[in-house]
Amino acid sequence: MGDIHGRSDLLTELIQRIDEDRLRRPIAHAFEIYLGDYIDRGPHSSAVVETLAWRIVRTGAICLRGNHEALLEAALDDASYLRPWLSVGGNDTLESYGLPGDDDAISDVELHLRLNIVFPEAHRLFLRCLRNMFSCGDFLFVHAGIRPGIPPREQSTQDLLWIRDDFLLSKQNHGPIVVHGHTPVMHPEFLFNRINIDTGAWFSGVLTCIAIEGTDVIVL
Ligand SMILES: [Mn+2]
Repeated sequence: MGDIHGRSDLLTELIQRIDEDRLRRPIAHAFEIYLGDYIDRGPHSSAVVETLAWRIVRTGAICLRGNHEALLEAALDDASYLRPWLSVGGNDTLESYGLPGDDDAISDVELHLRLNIVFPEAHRLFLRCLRNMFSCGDFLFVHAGIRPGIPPREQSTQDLLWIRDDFLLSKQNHGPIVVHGHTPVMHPEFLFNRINIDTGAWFSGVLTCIAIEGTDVIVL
């Protein structure tokens, strides 16, 4: 599944479609993989984290880390990382946890303290479950992409979570087909070396999920 960005409404609908698809086409084991950027920008980040945390428990879902989760982790850890996060949609996430998203009267230190007080333990556990990549068969799943020419194991976290043009414009065969999000496109992109399923849910209202079985790829 592509970037959710606080759209709990779309996530709930799509999870229902996943469950229906798994009933319709039963197989012994399916990996359910989320590509990161669960929070920020959209209105219901807290609810999205809650839903995905339960999904890990119930279906063994694999949740990758997006750059927005990395920013939140840094902000939870250190007050000086609060502002960079708030400026890219973190304010919407704060509001979803019941904190003021844009109140200049509150100092960063105070806001950091209050965030750490309201942020649920189960959501901290969720953040600790995130991985930077997941590899399965002929496919490699990451949030943003990979640095071309470097083996998956040697990729930097910075590239996996943030890379754009150096990856997106690459005509190289990466070995595995890289399934990613991070850079919104109007329609899912199916290229020979990568698949982009970030359809900008938070502003387009379209959240994309694909099902891969053998060499078949379908949009759910
Ligand atoms: Mn991203």
